Amino acid sequence: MNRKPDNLTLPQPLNLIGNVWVPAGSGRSMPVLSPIDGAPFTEIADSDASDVDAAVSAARAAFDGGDWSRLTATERGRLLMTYARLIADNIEALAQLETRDNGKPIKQARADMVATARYFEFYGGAADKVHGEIIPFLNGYDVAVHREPYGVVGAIIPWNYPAQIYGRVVAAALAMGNTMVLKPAEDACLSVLRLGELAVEAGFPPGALNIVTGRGEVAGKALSEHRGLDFLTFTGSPEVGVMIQIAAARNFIPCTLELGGKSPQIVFDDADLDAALPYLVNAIVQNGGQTCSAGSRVLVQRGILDKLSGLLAKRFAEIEASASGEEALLGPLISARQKKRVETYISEAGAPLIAQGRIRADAPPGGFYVAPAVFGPVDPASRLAQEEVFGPVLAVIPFDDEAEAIRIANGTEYGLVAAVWTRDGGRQQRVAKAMRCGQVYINGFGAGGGVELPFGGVRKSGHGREKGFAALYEFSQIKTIVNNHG
Ligand code: TXE
Repeated sequence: MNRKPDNLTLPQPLNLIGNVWVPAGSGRSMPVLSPIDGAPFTEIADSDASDVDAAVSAARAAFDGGDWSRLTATERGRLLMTYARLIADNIEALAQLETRDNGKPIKQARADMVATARYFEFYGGAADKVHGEIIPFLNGYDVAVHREPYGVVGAIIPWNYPAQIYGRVVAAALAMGNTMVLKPAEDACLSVLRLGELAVEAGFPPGALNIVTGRGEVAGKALSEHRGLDFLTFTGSPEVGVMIQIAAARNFIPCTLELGGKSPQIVFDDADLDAALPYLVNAIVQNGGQTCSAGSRVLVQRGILDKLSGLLAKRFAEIEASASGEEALLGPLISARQKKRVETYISEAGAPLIAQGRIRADAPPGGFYVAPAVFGPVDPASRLAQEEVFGPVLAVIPFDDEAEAIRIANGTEYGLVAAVWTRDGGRQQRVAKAMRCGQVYINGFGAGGGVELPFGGVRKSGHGREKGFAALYEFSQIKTIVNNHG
């Protein structure tokens, strides 16, 4: 890996439209703050509906007869692979940029960039391996089911993993032959702009990928409501997810939503606690708890409640929030708004505090730091056990038996990820099958990004599946061609 120090050249406040970098039509730009010290350090384009319109036109032209539409699946795959290599060559520079913009610890940012490159590698290899099927039908007929791209995909993504979620969405949608207009989050999108520069360098034809930055309620809203889209994909809050789904319905187009969760890790009294502990802690401390699949609830069988609470207390008490250097485990949160929100959950937890870490004395005073906290026993009906905090705050909830564990685990409006920790093989399988969510881990959690593993939620966590081949199916539609040659 290239680790040479980077002088952090910053992307210009421009949009990528038809492979040309252009300012917002209005000429407006908006400031970008670093969560590390809360100070503005650069600007991005503050786009509006006219910029979105230009981007959708470019994507449409690329899809309807443009150079992109003429590429074979193999050629698309090769292009994605070339892009993957370019990203891999730029991991350090991208990671430094992500850390400054998002505040996440540099080690986390590097891991994100490895995953981002991996998305393009995986989908580059997969692009020409999506096959249709032949259906036996009447004599004299051949029936072929084809998988075709939708056309122009509108994508709105959040700030918690800007590069990774960009990779997750863009790699799969392009692999299937769609074109895209992507609106990253105004809170953190510099890595996405740099990735856009690398896409041009990789040789994507004009219009295949367009990036428009700006405010959610202006540029995001304009994109979600644009009549020129064929598909919408959104990762963000449930509140905006509802608006996205309504906009898609008004346009009669499908959408996928990934809206976060309240993911449980269920620890039975026969579990290997030494193996579980790092996962229980990391699942809520990683990325400051600002992870859709954060393990924000630990359900503990009552016989080991004191023991596990003690282990968690020891670990949490040691964790320091700090500026995002080499040794940092927990960086600042994304914004003053998120810091306030998380601090409110902590001050209004309504449950005993098991332990709380610290903010390191040398953390810059203007930064958005929060000391991590673990509470328990937490009432499963309380806000702390029901609502997504999106910060390093863990709720420990006791249970007596398997049935109660399943009831509590499934007892929120969300359903994204779950984990079960037990040595009992039958129980592993029963509990995994009983979870109402899209992904379940047995004696583990998270599995290193899992680019290959289908991922997505139910109910308030959203719908549709990303990652793995499932995403290729999501970004394609079926056409049945019935040939009467009899
Ligand atoms: O999300 P928003 P916010 C959850 C998490 C967090 C909360 C609020 O609980 O605390 O949401 O975060 C764009 N039309 N998640 O307010 O607003 C916006 O510009 C179209 C979970 O930052 O949903 C950004 O690009 N687009 C989540 C994106 O939506 C709009 C990750 C997400 O921002 C829009 C982030 C509008 N009217 C937050 N308003 C996850 N699933 O991982 C905003 N946007």
